[in-house]
Amino acid sequence: MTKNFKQLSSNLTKEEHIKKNSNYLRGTISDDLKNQVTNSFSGDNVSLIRFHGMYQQDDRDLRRERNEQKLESRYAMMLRCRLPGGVISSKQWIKIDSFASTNTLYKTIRLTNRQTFQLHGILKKDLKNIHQILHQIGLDSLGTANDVNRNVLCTSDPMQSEVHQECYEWAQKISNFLLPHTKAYVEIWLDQKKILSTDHEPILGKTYLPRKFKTTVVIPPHNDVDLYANDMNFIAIVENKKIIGFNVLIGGGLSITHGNKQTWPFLALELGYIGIDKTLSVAKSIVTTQRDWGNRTNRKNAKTRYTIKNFGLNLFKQEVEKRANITFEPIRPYSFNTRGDQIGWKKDVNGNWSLTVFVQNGRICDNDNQLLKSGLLKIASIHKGNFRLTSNQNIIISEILSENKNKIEQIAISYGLIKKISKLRENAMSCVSFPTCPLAMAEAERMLPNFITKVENIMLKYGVDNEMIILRVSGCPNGCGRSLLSEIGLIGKSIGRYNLYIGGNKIGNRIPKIYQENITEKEILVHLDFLIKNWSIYRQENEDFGDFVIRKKIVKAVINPIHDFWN
Ligand code: SRM
Ligand code: SF4
Repeated sequence: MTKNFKQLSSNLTKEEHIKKNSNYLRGTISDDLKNQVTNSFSGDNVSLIRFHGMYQQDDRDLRRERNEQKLESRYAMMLRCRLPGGVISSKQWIKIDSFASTNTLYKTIRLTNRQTFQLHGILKKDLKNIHQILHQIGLDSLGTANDVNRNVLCTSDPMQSEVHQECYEWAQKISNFLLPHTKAYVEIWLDQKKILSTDHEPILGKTYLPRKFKTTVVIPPHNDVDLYANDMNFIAIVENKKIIGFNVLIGGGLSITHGNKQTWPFLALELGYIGIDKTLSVAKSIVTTQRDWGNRTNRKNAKTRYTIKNFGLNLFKQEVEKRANITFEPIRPYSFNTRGDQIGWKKDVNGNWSLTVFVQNGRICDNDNQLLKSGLLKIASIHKGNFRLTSNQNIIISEILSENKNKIEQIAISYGLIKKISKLRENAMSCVSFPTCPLAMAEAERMLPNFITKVENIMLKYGVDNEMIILRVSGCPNGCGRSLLSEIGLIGKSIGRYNLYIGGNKIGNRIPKIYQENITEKEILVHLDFLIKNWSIYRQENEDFGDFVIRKKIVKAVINPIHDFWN
């Protein structure tokens, strides 16, 4: 049933007013920057700085103590860089590493599962500095947060074939094409003078999008980007080693709110096939349809999947066709058979080498087991090629010339970057959660490494330690760790307690189902012991854990929660 479009324009959310009154995202950010009495931003600026790629956070480990001492919370910003397709040069890496080491509270770099990096703990006084450094090295953080098109993902390993290179270039083109046009970013952070009456947002509009919007460009059969979780996806159709067009899928998203049945995870749906020359106009038409039709009265129902539910897929498709002046062709055949990253060495089409380094939860730091940050810095100092950040929080050292392979391998070994780890650990992922995430309900990044060790022990006990299970943890139901596309997914409920989901699949097109609610880590391990034991005994040949629990009806598969709506 189609809802009246006009109804959605009434009772706008607070965020809509903030955007409207922001003077194209300027707010009073510049004034706040001058006030060095506090480390925080004030009022609407807390939301507006997100459009510039920063989040105001405070260290939650210190919150209570500082409150008791009547001190201001330990405010600092997290900055998320824009890096479509995840490519960063050695030169850029060295600068970022240097800033992280000298100007952040945590001295780490955090790779995200959207092929970019975050710097946590930047004090307000250092913000202009990092933006200017980014600018000097050809990077920015524009549009990496809030209601815009976010960092565009593309299948990693672009040097593996010519098609990967093309795919990467499309990720860049789409990212640039959909960027905010406001000059607020360069005025505030790069001190460029305000040019009067040049502000205009031809695609995003004055109030930008109703909600965040996520895009991928992907080459089957590898679904390393987890495309089904994204709002807009371009699946490459290749002929004679060239991309000739894309299958377009829309409406994916994973976040839910505990106890709110009006929120649900959803897998992206097929719209149709387009020739390659139509890519940007179709991207624009999808984004502007979501801009105009998306719900601006309730942020929990504002993403594309809810717009599709409100209007129906057919009407959405017709509108996109009208705006782009095209007719979608039937979807061309495609399939996926893998996810994740292949850790280790690989040769590319040009005869060069790449080394994919496993990074636990994307955290680049030095510790007792591994000098990951120092090792990567050392490699960057001699490596002439690029680094590529993956959608699974790992890093690829790419385009290594044959004559440099040994040298880089020696560094990687001596700094502990090459290690033998289980497939379970290699494919596990968690979101950031405590101490920086303000929305965290339970630990994720800090609990995962030891938790994996315990699950490894269970798998060893039942003789399935060489098998791979995709296990992911998110500290709250926003689901940043993409737990709702895993075979075993934990979603934080409160400190030390999680909902346990099981039944996703390897290629990432099945949403797992809740198995146990609000249980402790100890209880989770008891359940996993039981389930893994049964899987090890009763599985069919090569049957994956997720497929087993569905076949045995331990949980019922969820295809798409609103599937019945249309059928
Ligand atoms: Fe996320 C909010 C971290 C990928 C769904 N996410 C946040 C914030 C910014 C918390 C906040 O709003 O204050 C987290 C910052 C924590 C910190 O201290 O760094 C945060 N999200 C992350 C990252 C770093 C997780 C990671 O460990 O890699 C990922 C950054 C990606 C990037 O580079 O842009 C990240 N977030 C995701 C994903 C997965 C994905 O995109 O593939 C999702 C689920 C997919 C989806 O969008 O449905 C996701 N994050 C959310 C949501 C729920 C959005 C919604 O639709 O309701 C929020 C909360 C919000 O936006 O209100 C959120
Ligand atoms: Fe924070 Fe929740 Fe996202 Fe984890 S899932 S990073 S706890 S918002």
